[in-house]
Parts: sequence; structure tokens; C-alpha cells
Amino acid sequence: MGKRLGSILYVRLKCPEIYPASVVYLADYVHKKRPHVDQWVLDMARVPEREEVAALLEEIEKRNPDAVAFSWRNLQPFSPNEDDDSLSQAFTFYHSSNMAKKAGAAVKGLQRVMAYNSRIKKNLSLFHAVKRHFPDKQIVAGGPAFGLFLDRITERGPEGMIAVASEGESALVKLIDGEDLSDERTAIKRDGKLVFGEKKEYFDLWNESTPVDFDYIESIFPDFSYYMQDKFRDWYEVSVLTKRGCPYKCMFCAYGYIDGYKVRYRQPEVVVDEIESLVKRYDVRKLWFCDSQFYPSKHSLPIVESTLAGIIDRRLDIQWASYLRIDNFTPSLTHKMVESGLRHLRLSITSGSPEIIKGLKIGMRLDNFYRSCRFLVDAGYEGLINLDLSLNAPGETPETILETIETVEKIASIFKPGQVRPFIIFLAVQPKTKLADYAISKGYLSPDFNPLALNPFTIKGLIHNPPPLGRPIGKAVMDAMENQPDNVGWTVLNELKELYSG
Ligand code: B12
Ligand code: SF4
Repeated sequence: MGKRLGSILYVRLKCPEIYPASVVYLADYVHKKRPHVDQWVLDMARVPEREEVAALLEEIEKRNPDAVAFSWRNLQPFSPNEDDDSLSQAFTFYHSSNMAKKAGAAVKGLQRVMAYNSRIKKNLSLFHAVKRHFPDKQIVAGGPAFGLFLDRITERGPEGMIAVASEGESALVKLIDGEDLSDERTAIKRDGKLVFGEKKEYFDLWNESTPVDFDYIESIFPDFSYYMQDKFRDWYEVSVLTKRGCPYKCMFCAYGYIDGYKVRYRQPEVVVDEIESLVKRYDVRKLWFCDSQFYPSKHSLPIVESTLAGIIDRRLDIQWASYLRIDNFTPSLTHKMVESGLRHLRLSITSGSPEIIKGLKIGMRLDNFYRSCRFLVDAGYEGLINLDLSLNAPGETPETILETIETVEKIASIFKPGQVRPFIIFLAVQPKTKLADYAISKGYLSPDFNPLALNPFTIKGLIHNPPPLGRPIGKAVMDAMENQPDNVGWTVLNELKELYSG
């Protein structure tokens, strides 16, 4: 038995303005399970960068908590898609023949990499500051950043720090109770070495999860109201969890590893009660269901339908979005989606070539995809459809690219003109994925690659766009980003069609 904890100060590490789901769900659960524990939240997103250390030390002085619990969301802020300016800088640097532009992109790219590295150092320096100034406080850390990088972050943290990867509810309660954490996905730094725990059982989301008590959250989290202001109402998405896990093993995706391959649900009633509070209390209108996958498979159908039916029955006027597979839609589900406020669709079709889809282990058939598109039209869906395409996936050839273009055109023809927007997003190589194994086996990455050590060479390897197609695709994307920034997807597809149809 370790020391029991009677109070926790959560420190939400800096990240761009996004609803603070992690600490809201964690603190709410801890309060219901162990109401005697005092909790507070300090949100670094609201503290100017140079004042972070002082703000943290001052808050610890004031509260005197037994534990300081850091929550770290983003570790890899770059995304290899057409909306991210970093990709345009990288491609200009790699593919432009204009030396002045190349040099400009190199400088901007370097500035971003430096800012990124300095953010990681800054976060770690906060851990070390606590250890230095308050050696008796238990330092615990968790959050999405640890999902893939538990070891790499913890080894740079202070001695005695406990880090938790993936869901944190059960681990935190065990820590509060002074119990052993070896059956949770944890890393503890002891005598300079890491000792790992292994998760034995998922948190029982179905029975244990209840609607968030926002009165309580407001009482411990002074900045919470900031995320509920009027000014955010039209664009800001408050996140609501409906389930965890994804049963698929798409070659490029690490969500199953992070979140588990077994799907666990919150009860529809619980989810809908929570949405009702958000709507009635804060007039929230836009939601993001922050699941790895909102509709993972046919098995989820009754629960997903029941959640949407609850939103409709209670007349909750919301618009929602989520990561969503559409290949198992039914007419009834599609109607409920549209009626409950489906706002836009971002569909990771990845490729329109059956061979590439199979190779990527996406487990999707194109005829099912087309059928679901027709269900959406029948249900009256008129929102935008982003079709995420990762050109140059393993096995890609000019012929498979032409097949993809044909598929995209077919999908677009099902909807109204302008409704479908192809969106170019390169495959990012994430550790713990089959894509990483493949990139290593092909020599694109070294076996000991460190996805956190960014420099122009590692960045090139981490964006999967190898030769021989890498150059023409990269150049088409770079030109489109420069000349047709509002229509990159179609411009790239049209250019590649012209190039490869001979
Ligand atoms: C939904 C989602 C999004 C949505 C969010 C919508 C919204 N309004 O909330 C969208 C699409 C907008 C998005 C965007 C981005 N995302 Co995102 N996203 C996710 C996803 C699928 C779920 C995150 C979530 O909200 N989960 C629900 C909450 C409740 O869970 P949680 O935050 O993980 O918290 C739990 C645990 O982490 C833990 N925990 C958290 N804090 C603490 C603290 C302690 C002390 C302990 C013990 C435990 C603990 O306990 C919590 C409860 O169980 C994850 C992948 C995944 N499967 O987890 C990626 C993920 C979080 N995203 C990621 C990234 C990188 C991004 C982007 C930077 C991408 C980009 N380049 O644009 C942006 C950043 C957005 C921003 N403004 O910050 C990464 C973050 C880690 C990393 N590798 O950097 C993840 C992990 C995916 C990945 N690639 O690995 N994302
Ligand atoms: S890409 Fe989507 S469906 Fe595939 S494993 Fe990841 S979350 Fe699941």
C-alpha cells in the first residue's frame, strides 16, 4: 500500500483552445467515487507562456495538494493534411525548384520545429519544477500524449513520477486509495529506470459512467466558463464521449492501441442526459462525439441508434460531428443521424482503389460505401462531405490513383454539386502501427526512429509519400496549395488524372 491521497491539483498543459474533456471527465468521476478528495483545476491554456511556472508554483502554495496531476493532450501538433501550413512549408522545401521559396520554407519550417521542441521542454520543465520546489508532492501525469509515448515522456520526467496511458479513471482511483498500479497501463520512474504496469481490465464505462455534474466542475475549475462563452457558440464544439475503443486495425491508425480494440459504451440515457445539461445550462449547440469511432461496426447499431433517438425525442437542438465510418449504415440509422443534427461528415475513405483499401486493412467495401451515400441522400443530408484521401499509400501505382479519382467522382455524383470535397491527407507514420513496420522494412525509416525528434529528414520519413510517386504527388499538392488554396483536393486529383491518363 502506498500513501493515500486526499487532494489533487490537475494541471491542464497548454494546448490550442479545445474543450477540456479529459479533466472534466476525470475530476467528475473521482468526485463521485471518492467525494472526500479535494480537487482543483489549473488550465495552462489560459496562462501566458512565460508565467506558467510561477502560476503553477503559486497554485500549489495556495492549495497544498497531495498530488499534482498533469494532463497532456497534444504532442504531435502537425498534421500532414492540406489545411496545415506546415505541410505546405515541408513540400515547398522538398519539391520546389525556386531556391528563394525553398529557403523561405526552410526558415519557417525550422521556426515551427523549434517552437514544437520548446513546448515539449516547457511541459517537462513544469514537472521538474514541482519536484524541485515541492519534493513531497506526488507527480502524476496522463492524457492523450501518453497514449503512444508513455516511455519517451516518462523517461524525461522527474524521479518518482507516475504516468498513465489511455483511460485514467481506474488508475487515478487506485492511486488515491494507495493501491498498486501494476495492473494499469502505467510507467513509474524509479532509480532512473522505468517500471511498467500492464492494463488488465478496461474501466467499466457502461456501469460506472454518469452524466457530468457541471455544478461541481464549475466549483473546482474557475476557467471552465471560458469554454462555454457566447462567442464560441457558432463554431466551438463541446466534446461528449459516447464510447471507447475501435475493433479495426487499419494499417496506419493507432487508435485501437491507444483506446483499446474492444468497444465499451456509455449508456445512451447517460449520454443524452449530459447533452441535455449542456444544451439547457450553457446553450451549447455544437458537439463533437469524441470517440475513436462513433459507429465502429454493426454491433454498435442499437446503442448508436438509441443515443440519437434520445436526442431527437428530447428535441435537443444540436449539431454534431464525429469520426465516423459509414459503410454499415442502415436507412433508419441514417435518418436518425440527419434528424438529430449531423453537421458535417469527414469520411476517411483513404483510397478509392479496392486493392489499396484491402492492403490498408480498412475492412471496407466500396459498394457498401456507395449504398450508405445513397441512404444519406434519401435521409435529406445536405451538409459538407470531406473525403479524406491518402494518395501514395503502400502499393499505390498510377492505375490505383486513377481508380481513386474515378471512385471520388462517383461519390460526388451521388450528392449535390459542391457537397463533396476531396481532402488530401498523407498517411502519418505512427509508432505501434503496421504502417511503421512497413516503412521500416522498406528502409523509409530506421528501426529506432523517434517520431518526437523532428528535423527535416525525420519529417520526410514520417509523412508517408515515398518514391517514385512521391515527387509528382508532392508537387501537385504544393502547386494546388499555392494556386488554388480553396480547392486543393479537386485540383490535385484533376492534375494527377491528366498526368496519368496519358
Ligand atoms: C476526438 C479527437 C479529436 C477531435 C476533438 C474534438 C473536440 N472538440 O474535442 C478533433 C478532430 C478536433 C481533434 C483534433 C486534434 N487532435 Co485529436 N483526437 C481525438 C481522439 C479520437 C479522442 C480524444 C478525446 O477527446 N477523448 C475523450 C477524452 C475524455 O479522453 P482523453 O482526453 O484521452 O482523457 C482520458 C485519458 O487520456 C486520461 N487522462 C487525461 N488526462 C489525464 C491526466 C492524468 C493525471 C491521468 C492519470 C489520466 C489522464 O483519462 C481521461 C479519461 O479516461 C484522440 C485519439 C484517441 N482515440 O484517444 C485524438 C488525439 C487526442 N488527437 C491528437 C492530435 C495530435 C490532434 C491534433 C493536434 C491534430 C492536428 N494536427 O490537427 C488536433 C488538435 C486539436 C486541438 N485544438 O487541440 C493526438 C494527441 C496526442 C499526440 N500524439 O499528439 C491523439 C491522441 C490522436 C493521435 N494521433 O495519437 N482530435
Ligand atoms: S481509422 Fe478509424 S476505423 Fe480504422 S482503426 Fe482507426 S479509428 Fe478504427
